[in-house]
Amino acid sequence: MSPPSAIYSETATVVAGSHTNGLKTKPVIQNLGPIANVPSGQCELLDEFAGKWDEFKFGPVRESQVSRAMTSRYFKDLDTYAESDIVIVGAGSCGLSAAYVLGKARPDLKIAVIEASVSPGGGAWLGGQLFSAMVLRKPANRFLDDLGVPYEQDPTNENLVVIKHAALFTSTLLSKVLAFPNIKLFNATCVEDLITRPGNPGEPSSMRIAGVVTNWTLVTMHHDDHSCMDPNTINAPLIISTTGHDGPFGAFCAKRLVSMEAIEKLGGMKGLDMNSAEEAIVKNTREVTKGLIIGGMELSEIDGWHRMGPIFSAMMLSGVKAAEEALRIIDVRKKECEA
Ligand code: AHZ
Repeated sequence: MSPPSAIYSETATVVAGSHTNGLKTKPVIQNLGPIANVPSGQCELLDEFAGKWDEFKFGPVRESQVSRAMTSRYFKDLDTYAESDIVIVGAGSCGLSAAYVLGKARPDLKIAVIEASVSPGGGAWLGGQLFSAMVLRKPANRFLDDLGVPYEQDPTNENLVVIKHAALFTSTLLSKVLAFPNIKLFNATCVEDLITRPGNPGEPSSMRIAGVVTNWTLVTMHHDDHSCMDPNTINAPLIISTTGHDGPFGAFCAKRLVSMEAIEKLGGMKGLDMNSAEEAIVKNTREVTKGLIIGGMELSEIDGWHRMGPIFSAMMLSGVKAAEEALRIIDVRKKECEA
C-alpha cells in the first residue's frame, strides 16, 4: 500500500462551520471522556480502555523483531510441512470442510492446505449472484451443527436451510481450521504441478501422486513474462484436490491428469441441475488416481457432472466424503511411500 498523501494539516483543528482558507482539515473529535451512554460492565474492553487514551502507550519494539517473528515461523512451517501426510489443494468450501473433518478426526496427521488466493474461502464468501445468504439442503445442516454456525429453516421448502451470510459460514469454518495445531494454511501459494512416482508393478494405474509443486501465486502468474523461476515442493502420500471448476486457477489437478496422460480426457462440467449435481458430487468424491482424491466442483470437470450454482450442501458433504476417503487410505498410502 502506498503511504497516505498529506491531505490535511496535522496541526489545524476545525469545528463545524469554521473557515479553513480552503485547506482540507482533519475533523476534530472531541474527547468526551468516558463514553457517554455506554453502560459499564457490558464490554470488558471498554472497561479497560475507555476514557484512558491520554495515558495509553504501546511498549517499544525494534522493527527486525517483527520481521523475525514472522519469518522464523514461516520458514519453520516450510521445513515442518515439506513432508506432510496430506496436502489439500484449494481452500474453498469443499477443501476447508475436508480440512475441518481431518483436523478433528486425526490430530496426529500433518496437513498442509495450499491456497492460490491471498484470501481463502473460494466462492463461499457470498451466496449466488453476490447475494449474502448461503442456502443448503439437509442433511448438510449437520455439518453446520457440528461447526456451530446458526441457520434458519426456509419456510417454503422443508429441505432447505439458510445461513444469514455466507461469510458467517466461511469465517467460522476458516477460524476452526486455522486453530488446529496440525494444519498449516499456505495462502498466496499456488500448486503448479504434481510430484509423481511410477505405480507398483501389476497395478492398473501407471503412476501415483507423491506430492505437490508449489510457488508464490504471483510468481506462477508471471511464468510467461519472466523465465526460470523454479518452484518448491511438498512431499505427501495423499493429496486432496478441491480447486473448483475450470477457470484461470480452477480444476488444476484434473487438467494436469489429462496433460500427464493419467486420464484420457475431462468429462467437462455440464449445465446447472441442482438435484442431480449435488448428489453426484458427494457420492463420487474419491481417489481418482492413486494418491489423489478429487472433491467439490473440480470433480464435475473430471466426470462431467452438472453444476449446482448457488447451493452449498454438496461442497460441505463432498469435503466430509473426501476426509472419509483420506482416513480410509492414508495409512496404506503412507506405508507404500516408505517402501
Ligand atoms: O483459489 C482457488 C479457490 O480458493 C483455489 N485454487 C484453485 N487452483 C489452485 C491451485 N493452487 C492452489 N492451483 C488453488 N489453490 O481453490 C479454491 C477453490 O474453491 P471454490 O470455491 O472455487 O471450489 P469448491 O469446489 O470448494 O466450491 C465450489 C462452489 C461452487 S459451485 C458452482 C457452480 O455450480 O457454478 N460454483 C462454485 C464456485
